[in-house]
Amino acid sequence: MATVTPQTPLALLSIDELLDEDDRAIRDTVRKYVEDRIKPHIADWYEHGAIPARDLAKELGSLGVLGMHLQGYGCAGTTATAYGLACMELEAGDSGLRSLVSVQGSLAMYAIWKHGSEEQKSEWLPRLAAGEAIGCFGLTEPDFGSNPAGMRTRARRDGTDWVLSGNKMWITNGSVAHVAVVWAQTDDGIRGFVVPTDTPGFSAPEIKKKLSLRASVTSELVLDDVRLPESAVLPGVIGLSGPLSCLNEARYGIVFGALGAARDCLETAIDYARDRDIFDKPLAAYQLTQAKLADMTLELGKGMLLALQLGRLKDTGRLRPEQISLGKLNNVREALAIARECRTILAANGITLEYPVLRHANNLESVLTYEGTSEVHQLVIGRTVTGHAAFR
Ligand code: TGC
Ligand code: FAD
Repeated sequence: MATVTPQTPLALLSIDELLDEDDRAIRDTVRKYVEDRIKPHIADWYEHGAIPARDLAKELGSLGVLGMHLQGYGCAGTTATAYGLACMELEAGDSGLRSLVSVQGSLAMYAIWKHGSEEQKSEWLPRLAAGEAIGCFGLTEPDFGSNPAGMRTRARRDGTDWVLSGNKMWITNGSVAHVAVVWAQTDDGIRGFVVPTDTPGFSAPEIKKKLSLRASVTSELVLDDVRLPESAVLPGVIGLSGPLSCLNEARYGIVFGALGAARDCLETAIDYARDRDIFDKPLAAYQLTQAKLADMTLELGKGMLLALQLGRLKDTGRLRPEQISLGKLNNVREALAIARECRTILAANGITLEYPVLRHANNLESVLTYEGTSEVHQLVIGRTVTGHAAFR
Protein backbone atom coordinates (compact mmCIF):
# COMPACT_ATOMS: atom_id res chain seq x y z
CA MET A 1 0.00 0.00 0.00
CA ALA A 2 1.39 3.44 -0.92
CA THR A 3 2.18 5.69 2.04
CA VAL A 4 3.42 9.29 2.19
CA THR A 5 5.03 11.37 4.89
CA PRO A 6 2.15 13.09 6.70
CA GLN A 7 1.96 16.88 7.00
CA THR A 8 0.23 18.76 9.81
CA PRO A 9 -3.11 20.36 8.82
CA LEU A 10 -1.81 23.94 8.81
CA ALA A 11 1.43 23.01 7.03
CA LEU A 12 -0.73 21.80 4.15
CA LEU A 13 -1.76 25.41 3.43
CA SER A 14 1.76 26.78 4.01
CA ILE A 15 0.30 29.11 6.63
CA ASP A 16 3.74 29.97 8.03
CA GLU A 17 4.58 31.74 4.76
CA LEU A 18 1.90 34.30 5.63
CA LEU A 19 3.55 35.20 8.95
CA ASP A 20 6.56 37.40 9.45
CA GLU A 21 9.55 36.33 11.50
CA ASP A 22 8.61 38.26 14.66
CA ASP A 23 5.07 36.90 14.65
CA ARG A 24 6.36 33.35 14.25
CA ALA A 25 8.88 33.83 17.06
CA ILE A 26 6.19 35.12 19.44
CA ARG A 27 3.90 32.25 18.48
CA ASP A 28 6.65 29.69 19.11
CA THR A 29 7.51 31.18 22.51
CA VAL A 30 3.89 31.02 23.64
CA ARG A 31 3.52 27.50 22.23
CA LYS A 32 6.52 26.33 24.25
CA TYR A 33 5.13 27.89 27.44
CA VAL A 34 1.81 26.11 26.89
CA GLU A 35 3.50 22.78 26.15
CA ASP A 36 5.80 22.97 29.18
CA ARG A 37 3.71 24.72 31.79
CA ILE A 38 0.02 24.23 30.94
CA LYS A 39 -0.48 20.92 29.16
CA PRO A 40 1.02 18.76 31.94
CA HIS A 41 -1.48 20.19 34.49
CA ILE A 42 -4.55 21.27 32.60
CA ALA A 43 -6.53 18.03 32.99
CA ASP A 44 -6.15 18.19 36.78
CA TRP A 45 -7.04 21.88 36.94
CA TYR A 46 -10.07 21.19 34.80
CA GLU A 47 -11.15 18.17 36.83
CA HIS A 48 -10.83 20.05 40.11
CA GLY A 49 -12.36 23.23 38.73
CA ALA A 50 -9.45 25.29 40.04
CA ILE A 51 -6.48 27.03 38.45
CA PRO A 52 -3.59 28.85 40.11
CA ALA A 53 -4.78 32.06 38.43
CA ARG A 54 -2.57 34.49 40.32
CA ASP A 55 0.61 32.46 39.71
CA LEU A 56 -0.29 32.03 36.06
CA ALA A 57 -0.98 35.75 35.69
CA LYS A 58 2.56 36.56 36.85
CA GLU A 59 4.02 34.01 34.43
CA LEU A 60 1.90 35.33 31.58
CA GLY A 61 3.02 38.84 32.49
CA SER A 62 6.67 37.75 32.29
CA LEU A 63 5.90 36.10 28.96
CA GLY A 64 4.64 39.49 27.77
CA VAL A 65 1.17 38.43 26.61
CA LEU A 66 -0.99 40.58 28.91
CA GLY A 67 -2.23 43.55 26.91
CA MET A 68 0.50 42.63 24.43
CA HIS A 69 -0.95 44.55 21.47
CA LEU A 70 -1.30 47.79 23.44
CA GLN A 71 1.38 50.49 23.38
CA GLY A 72 3.09 51.95 26.45
CA TYR A 73 2.54 51.45 30.19
CA GLY A 74 4.62 48.25 30.25
CA CYS A 75 2.70 46.60 27.40
CA ALA A 76 4.65 44.76 24.69
CA GLY A 77 3.21 46.72 21.75
CA THR A 78 3.18 43.80 19.30
CA THR A 79 1.16 43.54 16.12
CA ALA A 80 -2.47 42.47 16.35
CA THR A 81 -1.54 39.41 14.30
CA ALA A 82 1.01 38.37 16.93
CA TYR A 83 -1.65 38.86 19.60
CA GLY A 84 -4.02 36.62 17.64
CA LEU A 85 -1.37 33.94 17.24
CA ALA A 86 -0.64 34.06 20.97
CA CYS A 87 -4.37 33.59 21.68
CA MET A 88 -4.33 30.58 19.37
CA GLU A 89 -1.47 28.95 21.26
CA LEU A 90 -3.00 29.74 24.66
CA GLU A 91 -6.32 28.23 23.62
CA ALA A 92 -4.55 25.13 22.27
CA GLY A 93 -3.79 24.70 25.98
CA ASP A 94 -7.29 25.54 27.20
CA SER A 95 -9.95 28.14 26.44
CA GLY A 96 -9.83 29.08 30.14
CA LEU A 97 -6.20 30.17 29.83
CA ARG A 98 -6.99 32.27 26.76
CA SER A 99 -9.97 33.74 28.61
CA LEU A 100 -7.76 34.80 31.51
CA VAL A 101 -5.52 36.62 29.05
CA SER A 102 -8.38 38.03 26.91
CA VAL A 103 -10.25 39.45 29.86
CA GLN A 104 -7.11 40.92 31.36
CA GLY A 105 -5.68 42.42 28.16
CA SER A 106 -8.55 43.00 25.78
CA LEU A 107 -11.28 43.91 28.25
CA ALA A 108 -9.98 45.30 31.57
CA MET A 109 -6.70 46.76 30.28
CA TYR A 110 -8.08 47.93 26.95
CA ALA A 111 -10.98 49.73 28.69
CA ILE A 112 -8.53 51.67 30.85
CA TRP A 113 -6.00 52.13 28.02
CA LYS A 114 -8.60 53.45 25.57
CA HIS A 115 -11.06 55.31 27.79
CA GLY A 116 -9.19 55.90 31.08
CA SER A 117 -7.59 59.00 32.62
CA GLU A 118 -3.81 59.33 32.75
CA GLU A 119 -4.01 58.63 36.48
CA GLN A 120 -6.01 55.40 35.94
CA LYS A 121 -3.62 54.27 33.22
CA SER A 122 -0.46 54.81 35.24
CA GLU A 123 -1.96 53.31 38.37
CA TRP A 124 -3.25 50.08 36.81
CA LEU A 125 -1.76 49.28 33.39
CA PRO A 126 1.85 48.50 34.40
CA ARG A 127 0.68 46.15 37.19
CA LEU A 128 -1.86 44.48 34.93
CA ALA A 129 0.71 44.06 32.14
CA ALA A 130 3.12 42.43 34.59
CA GLY A 131 0.43 40.14 35.97
CA GLU A 132 0.96 41.57 39.45
CA ALA A 133 -2.69 42.56 39.41
CA ILE A 134 -5.64 40.78 37.78
CA GLY A 135 -8.51 42.59 36.11
CA CYS A 136 -12.10 41.65 35.30
CA PHE A 137 -14.82 43.25 33.18
CA GLY A 138 -18.40 43.45 34.40
CA LEU A 139 -20.93 44.03 31.65
CA THR A 140 -23.37 41.07 31.74
CA GLU A 141 -26.14 40.94 34.33
CA PRO A 142 -28.42 38.05 35.33
CA ASP A 143 -31.22 39.40 33.09
CA PHE A 144 -29.14 41.25 30.49
CA GLY A 145 -26.57 39.25 28.54
CA SER A 146 -27.09 39.75 24.82
CA ASN A 147 -28.81 43.06 25.47
CA PRO A 148 -26.46 44.96 27.79
CA ALA A 149 -28.25 48.23 26.98
CA GLY A 150 -30.95 47.15 29.47
CA MET A 151 -28.54 46.81 32.42
CA ARG A 152 -29.90 47.68 35.87
CA THR A 153 -26.62 48.36 37.67
CA ARG A 154 -26.68 52.04 38.52
CA ALA A 155 -24.14 54.64 39.53
CA ARG A 156 -25.56 57.70 41.28
CA ARG A 157 -23.82 60.85 42.36
CA ASP A 158 -23.50 61.65 46.08
CA GLY A 159 -21.67 64.96 46.34
CA THR A 160 -18.51 64.40 44.32
CA ASP A 161 -18.59 60.61 44.95
CA TRP A 162 -20.17 57.90 42.85
CA VAL A 163 -22.22 55.12 44.51
CA LEU A 164 -22.61 51.85 42.55
CA SER A 165 -25.32 49.29 43.17
CA GLY A 166 -26.36 46.18 41.22
CA ASN A 167 -25.24 42.72 40.20
CA LYS A 168 -23.06 41.44 37.38
CA MET A 169 -23.08 37.79 36.34
CA TRP A 170 -20.72 35.34 34.63
CA ILE A 171 -17.66 37.50 35.16
CA THR A 172 -14.36 35.85 34.23
CA ASN A 173 -11.55 36.39 36.78
CA GLY A 174 -14.08 38.03 39.15
CA SER A 175 -13.09 36.31 42.42
CA VAL A 176 -9.34 36.65 41.80
CA ALA A 177 -9.34 40.19 40.43
CA HIS A 178 -7.70 43.19 42.06
CA VAL A 179 -9.60 45.61 39.87
CA ALA A 180 -12.96 45.42 38.12
CA VAL A 181 -14.06 47.56 35.20
CA VAL A 182 -17.80 47.83 35.87
CA TRP A 183 -20.35 49.30 33.44
CA ALA A 184 -23.37 51.06 34.94
CA GLN A 185 -26.28 53.31 34.02
CA THR A 186 -25.87 56.95 35.03
CA ASP A 187 -28.03 60.02 34.45
CA ASP A 188 -25.86 60.69 31.38
CA GLY A 189 -25.93 57.14 29.93
CA ILE A 190 -23.82 54.00 30.41
CA ARG A 191 -20.40 54.69 31.93
CA GLY A 192 -17.43 52.59 33.02
CA PHE A 193 -15.94 52.59 36.53
CA VAL A 194 -12.55 51.40 37.74
CA VAL A 195 -13.33 49.59 40.99
CA PRO A 196 -10.56 48.24 43.26
CA THR A 197 -12.01 44.95 44.49
CA ASP A 198 -11.16 45.71 48.13
CA THR A 199 -13.61 48.64 48.12
CA PRO A 200 -16.28 48.16 50.86
CA GLY A 201 -19.55 46.81 49.40
CA PHE A 202 -17.82 44.90 46.56
CA SER A 203 -17.86 41.09 46.62
CA ALA A 204 -17.36 38.43 43.96
CA PRO A 205 -18.70 34.98 44.86
CA GLU A 206 -17.42 32.28 42.50
CA ILE A 207 -19.88 30.35 40.31
CA LYS A 208 -19.42 26.60 40.86
CA LYS A 209 -20.73 23.40 39.20
CA LYS A 210 -19.75 24.53 35.67
CA LEU A 211 -19.43 21.83 33.00
CA SER A 212 -17.49 24.13 30.69
CA LEU A 213 -14.46 26.39 31.23
CA ARG A 214 -13.74 24.59 34.46
CA ALA A 215 -10.14 25.86 34.35
CA SER A 216 -11.33 29.45 34.55
CA VAL A 217 -12.67 31.52 37.42
CA THR A 218 -16.24 32.72 36.75
CA SER A 219 -18.03 34.90 39.30
CA GLU A 220 -20.94 37.09 40.20
CA LEU A 221 -20.12 40.68 41.13
CA VAL A 222 -22.21 42.13 43.93
CA LEU A 223 -22.13 45.91 44.20
CA ASP A 224 -23.76 46.93 47.43
CA ASP A 225 -23.55 50.73 47.59
CA VAL A 226 -19.91 50.75 46.53
CA ARG A 227 -18.67 54.31 47.14
CA LEU A 228 -16.03 55.55 44.73
CA PRO A 229 -14.27 58.88 44.24
CA GLU A 230 -15.08 61.06 41.25
CA SER A 231 -11.80 59.91 39.66
CA ALA A 232 -13.09 56.30 39.36
CA VAL A 233 -15.18 56.97 36.27
CA LEU A 234 -13.65 56.33 32.84
CA PRO A 235 -13.69 59.85 31.42
CA GLY A 236 -13.26 58.93 27.76
CA VAL A 237 -16.62 57.46 26.82
CA ILE A 238 -20.36 57.60 27.53
CA GLY A 239 -22.79 55.06 26.05
CA LEU A 240 -22.79 51.42 24.97
CA SER A 241 -20.03 52.03 22.44
CA GLY A 242 -17.63 52.07 25.44
CA PRO A 243 -18.00 48.42 26.45
CA LEU A 244 -18.65 47.33 22.86
CA SER A 245 -15.31 48.83 21.78
CA CYS A 246 -13.61 46.53 24.30
CA LEU A 247 -15.60 43.50 23.10
CA ASN A 248 -14.20 44.08 19.61
CA GLU A 249 -10.71 43.47 21.00
CA ALA A 250 -11.61 40.29 22.87
CA ARG A 251 -13.71 38.90 20.02
CA TYR A 252 -10.79 39.43 17.67
CA GLY A 253 -8.58 37.30 19.95
CA ILE A 254 -11.23 34.57 20.02
CA VAL A 255 -11.25 34.41 16.20
CA PHE A 256 -7.71 33.02 16.47
CA GLY A 257 -8.08 31.38 19.87
CA ALA A 258 -10.85 28.98 18.91
CA LEU A 259 -8.65 27.65 16.11
CA GLY A 260 -6.01 26.73 18.69
CA ALA A 261 -8.48 24.46 20.45
CA ALA A 262 -9.56 23.01 17.10
CA ARG A 263 -5.97 22.40 16.03
CA ASP A 264 -5.17 20.61 19.27
CA CYS A 265 -8.21 18.36 18.78
CA LEU A 266 -7.40 17.62 15.14
CA GLU A 267 -3.74 16.83 15.79
CA THR A 268 -4.79 14.58 18.65
CA ALA A 269 -7.33 12.78 16.43
CA ILE A 270 -4.83 12.30 13.59
CA ASP A 271 -2.21 10.84 15.94
CA TYR A 272 -4.81 8.64 17.55
CA ALA A 273 -6.17 7.36 14.24
CA ARG A 274 -2.67 6.51 13.03
CA ASP A 275 -1.86 4.59 16.21
CA ARG A 276 -5.13 2.75 16.70
CA ASP A 277 -5.70 -0.50 14.83
CA ILE A 278 -9.31 -1.40 14.08
CA PHE A 279 -10.23 -4.57 12.19
CA ASP A 280 -6.51 -5.23 11.64
CA LYS A 281 -5.42 -1.92 10.14
CA PRO A 282 -4.94 1.67 11.35
CA LEU A 283 -8.13 3.69 11.87
CA ALA A 284 -6.39 6.39 9.82
CA ALA A 285 -6.33 4.10 6.77
CA TYR A 286 -10.13 3.95 6.45
CA GLN A 287 -11.87 6.20 3.95
CA LEU A 288 -14.55 7.25 6.43
CA THR A 289 -11.91 8.46 8.87
CA GLN A 290 -9.99 10.26 6.15
CA ALA A 291 -13.15 12.02 4.96
CA LYS A 292 -13.62 13.39 8.49
CA LEU A 293 -9.97 14.41 8.80
CA ALA A 294 -9.91 16.02 5.35
CA ASP A 295 -13.04 18.09 6.02
CA MET A 296 -11.70 19.23 9.39
CA THR A 297 -8.30 20.11 7.89
CA LEU A 298 -10.10 22.23 5.31
CA GLU A 299 -12.24 24.04 7.90
CA LEU A 300 -9.21 24.70 10.11
CA GLY A 301 -7.28 26.11 7.16
CA LYS A 302 -10.19 28.29 6.00
CA GLY A 303 -10.61 29.59 9.54
CA MET A 304 -6.92 30.43 9.69
CA LEU A 305 -7.04 32.37 6.42
CA LEU A 306 -10.06 34.28 7.73
CA ALA A 307 -8.26 35.05 11.00
CA LEU A 308 -5.13 36.25 9.21
CA GLN A 309 -7.14 38.50 6.92
CA LEU A 310 -8.80 40.08 9.99
CA GLY A 311 -5.34 40.41 11.55
CA ARG A 312 -4.08 42.20 8.47
CA LEU A 313 -7.06 44.56 8.54
CA LYS A 314 -6.54 45.26 12.24
CA ASP A 315 -2.84 45.90 11.83
CA THR A 316 -3.62 48.50 9.20
CA GLY A 317 -6.41 50.12 11.25
CA ARG A 318 -9.20 49.03 8.92
CA LEU A 319 -10.96 46.25 10.86
CA ARG A 320 -14.71 46.82 11.32
CA PRO A 321 -16.90 45.20 14.03
CA GLU A 322 -19.05 43.31 11.53
CA GLN A 323 -15.91 41.73 10.10
CA ILE A 324 -14.99 40.53 13.59
CA SER A 325 -18.50 39.03 13.80
CA LEU A 326 -17.78 37.00 10.63
CA GLY A 327 -14.64 35.61 12.23
CA LYS A 328 -16.10 34.93 15.66
CA LEU A 329 -19.21 33.26 14.25
CA ASN A 330 -17.35 31.04 11.80
CA ASN A 331 -14.27 30.10 13.76
CA VAL A 332 -15.99 29.24 17.04
CA ARG A 333 -18.78 27.35 15.31
CA GLU A 334 -16.31 25.35 13.20
CA ALA A 335 -13.94 24.78 16.13
CA LEU A 336 -16.79 23.29 18.13
CA ALA A 337 -17.81 21.08 15.20
CA ILE A 338 -14.19 19.93 14.84
CA ALA A 339 -13.86 19.16 18.56
CA ARG A 340 -17.05 17.07 18.48
CA GLU A 341 -16.02 15.21 15.31
CA CYS A 342 -12.59 14.47 16.77
CA ARG A 343 -14.31 13.02 19.81
CA THR A 344 -16.03 10.49 17.56
CA ILE A 345 -12.64 9.35 16.25
CA LEU A 346 -11.37 8.77 19.77
CA ALA A 347 -14.68 7.14 20.68
CA ALA A 348 -14.65 5.99 24.32
CA ASN A 349 -11.16 7.34 24.95
CA GLY A 350 -12.48 10.68 23.75
CA ILE A 351 -14.74 11.14 26.75
CA THR A 352 -11.90 11.21 29.28
CA LEU A 353 -9.47 13.90 30.37
CA GLU A 354 -6.62 11.67 29.15
CA TYR A 355 -7.21 13.39 25.82
CA PRO A 356 -8.09 17.06 25.28
CA VAL A 357 -10.96 16.74 22.81
CA LEU A 358 -14.06 16.72 25.02
CA ARG A 359 -12.50 19.29 27.36
CA HIS A 360 -12.04 21.59 24.35
CA ALA A 361 -15.55 20.82 23.07
CA ASN A 362 -17.08 21.61 26.46
CA ASN A 363 -15.08 24.83 26.70
CA LEU A 364 -16.11 25.88 23.21
CA GLU A 365 -19.77 25.72 24.29
CA SER A 366 -19.01 28.76 26.47
CA VAL A 367 -16.94 30.42 23.77
CA LEU A 368 -19.92 30.06 21.42
CA THR A 369 -22.03 31.96 23.98
CA TYR A 370 -19.75 34.60 25.42
CA GLU A 371 -18.50 37.68 23.60
CA GLY A 372 -21.73 37.69 21.61
CA THR A 373 -23.66 34.48 20.96
CA SER A 374 -23.70 32.99 17.46
CA GLU A 375 -27.17 34.43 17.02
CA VAL A 376 -26.01 37.94 17.97
CA HIS A 377 -23.20 37.71 15.41
CA GLN A 378 -25.62 36.41 12.77
CA LEU A 379 -27.79 39.44 13.49
CA VAL A 380 -24.82 41.82 13.23
CA ILE A 381 -23.92 40.29 9.86
CA GLY A 382 -27.58 40.22 8.84
CA ARG A 383 -27.91 43.93 9.63
CA THR A 384 -24.82 44.66 7.56
CA VAL A 385 -25.97 42.81 4.47
CA THR A 386 -29.65 43.82 4.58
CA GLY A 387 -29.60 47.24 6.22
CA HIS A 388 -32.30 46.08 8.66
CA ALA A 389 -31.51 45.76 12.40
CA ALA A 390 -33.41 42.69 13.66
CA PHE A 391 -32.27 42.65 17.30
CA ARG A 392 -35.60 43.90 18.61
P1 TGC B 1 -26.57 49.53 18.93
O1 TGC B 1 -27.74 50.49 18.93
O2 TGC B 1 -26.28 48.72 17.73
O3 TGC B 1 -25.26 50.36 19.33
C1 TGC B 1 -25.19 51.16 20.48
C2 TGC B 1 -23.96 52.04 20.33
O4 TGC B 1 -22.78 51.22 20.31
C3 TGC B 1 -22.11 51.37 19.02
N1 TGC B 1 -21.64 50.04 18.62
C4 TGC B 1 -20.37 49.67 18.69
N2 TGC B 1 -19.28 50.36 19.04
C5 TGC B 1 -18.10 49.71 19.02
N3 TGC B 1 -18.01 48.42 18.66
C6 TGC B 1 -19.08 47.68 18.31
N4 TGC B 1 -18.96 46.39 18.00
C7 TGC B 1 -20.34 48.31 18.32
N5 TGC B 1 -21.61 47.92 18.04
C8 TGC B 1 -22.39 48.98 18.23
C9 TGC B 1 -23.15 51.94 18.10
O5 TGC B 1 -22.55 52.65 17.03
C10 TGC B 1 -23.93 52.83 19.03
O6 TGC B 1 -23.13 53.97 19.26
P2 TGC B 1 -23.83 55.42 19.52
O7 TGC B 1 -22.68 56.34 19.68
O8 TGC B 1 -24.68 55.68 18.32
O9 TGC B 1 -24.64 55.25 20.77
O10 TGC B 1 -26.75 48.61 20.22
P3 TGC B 1 -27.86 47.54 20.58
O11 TGC B 1 -28.36 47.86 21.94
O12 TGC B 1 -28.85 47.41 19.45
O13 TGC B 1 -27.00 46.19 20.69
C11 TGC B 1 -26.31 45.64 19.63
C12 TGC B 1 -25.71 44.28 20.01
C13 TGC B 1 -26.80 43.26 20.29
C14 TGC B 1 -24.89 43.84 18.82
C15 TGC B 1 -24.82 44.43 21.26
O14 TGC B 1 -25.55 44.76 22.39
C16 TGC B 1 -24.04 43.18 21.55
O15 TGC B 1 -22.95 42.97 20.98
N6 TGC B 1 -24.51 42.28 22.46
C17 TGC B 1 -23.75 41.12 22.93
C18 TGC B 1 -23.18 41.40 24.30
C19 TGC B 1 -21.87 40.71 24.54
O16 TGC B 1 -21.19 40.29 23.64
N7 TGC B 1 -21.45 40.64 25.79
C20 TGC B 1 -20.15 40.13 26.11
C21 TGC B 1 -19.79 40.40 27.55
S1 TGC B 1 -18.07 40.24 27.95
C22 TGC B 1 -17.76 38.60 27.78
O17 TGC B 1 -18.56 37.82 27.37
C23 TGC B 1 -16.40 38.14 28.17
S2 TGC B 1 -16.21 36.44 27.99
C24 TGC B 1 -14.62 36.11 28.47
C25 TGC B 1 -13.63 36.20 27.36
O18 TGC B 1 -13.68 37.12 26.53
O19 TGC B 1 -12.75 35.33 27.31
P1 FAD C 1 -29.25 35.52 26.57
O1 FAD C 1 -28.91 36.89 26.16
O2 FAD C 1 -30.33 35.32 27.58
O3 FAD C 1 -29.57 34.67 25.28
C1 FAD C 1 -30.37 33.47 25.31
C2 FAD C 1 -30.54 33.00 23.87
O4 FAD C 1 -31.28 34.01 23.14
C3 FAD C 1 -29.23 32.83 23.11
O5 FAD C 1 -29.32 31.73 22.25
C4 FAD C 1 -29.14 34.11 22.30
O6 FAD C 1 -28.33 33.99 21.15
C5 FAD C 1 -30.57 34.33 21.95
N1 FAD C 1 -30.85 35.71 21.58
C6 FAD C 1 -30.48 36.83 22.23
N2 FAD C 1 -30.90 37.93 21.58
C7 FAD C 1 -31.57 37.48 20.49
C8 FAD C 1 -32.25 38.12 19.42
N3 FAD C 1 -32.31 39.46 19.34
N4 FAD C 1 -32.82 37.34 18.46
C9 FAD C 1 -32.75 35.98 18.52
N5 FAD C 1 -32.13 35.32 19.52
C10 FAD C 1 -31.54 36.07 20.49
N6 FAD C 1 -19.82 38.63 30.61
C11 FAD C 1 -19.11 39.71 31.04
O7 FAD C 1 -19.61 40.83 31.07
N7 FAD C 1 -17.82 39.56 31.46
C12 FAD C 1 -17.19 38.36 31.48
O8 FAD C 1 -16.02 38.27 31.85
C13 FAD C 1 -17.94 37.21 31.05
N8 FAD C 1 -17.36 35.97 31.11
C14 FAD C 1 -18.13 34.86 30.81
C15 FAD C 1 -17.60 33.58 31.04
C16 FAD C 1 -18.38 32.45 30.80
C17 FAD C 1 -17.83 31.10 31.08
C18 FAD C 1 -19.70 32.60 30.28
C19 FAD C 1 -20.53 31.39 29.97
C20 FAD C 1 -20.21 33.85 30.06
C21 FAD C 1 -19.46 35.01 30.35
N9 FAD C 1 -19.99 36.29 30.21
C22 FAD C 1 -19.27 37.39 30.62
C23 FAD C 1 -21.39 36.46 29.84
C24 FAD C 1 -21.67 36.31 28.35
O9 FAD C 1 -21.20 37.41 27.63
C25 FAD C 1 -23.17 36.12 28.19
O10 FAD C 1 -23.49 34.83 28.67
C26 FAD C 1 -23.62 36.28 26.73
O11 FAD C 1 -23.49 37.62 26.31
C27 FAD C 1 -25.06 35.79 26.50
O12 FAD C 1 -25.91 36.28 27.46
P2 FAD C 1 -26.93 35.29 28.24
O13 FAD C 1 -26.17 34.11 28.69
O14 FAD C 1 -27.65 36.12 29.24
O15 FAD C 1 -27.91 34.79 27.11
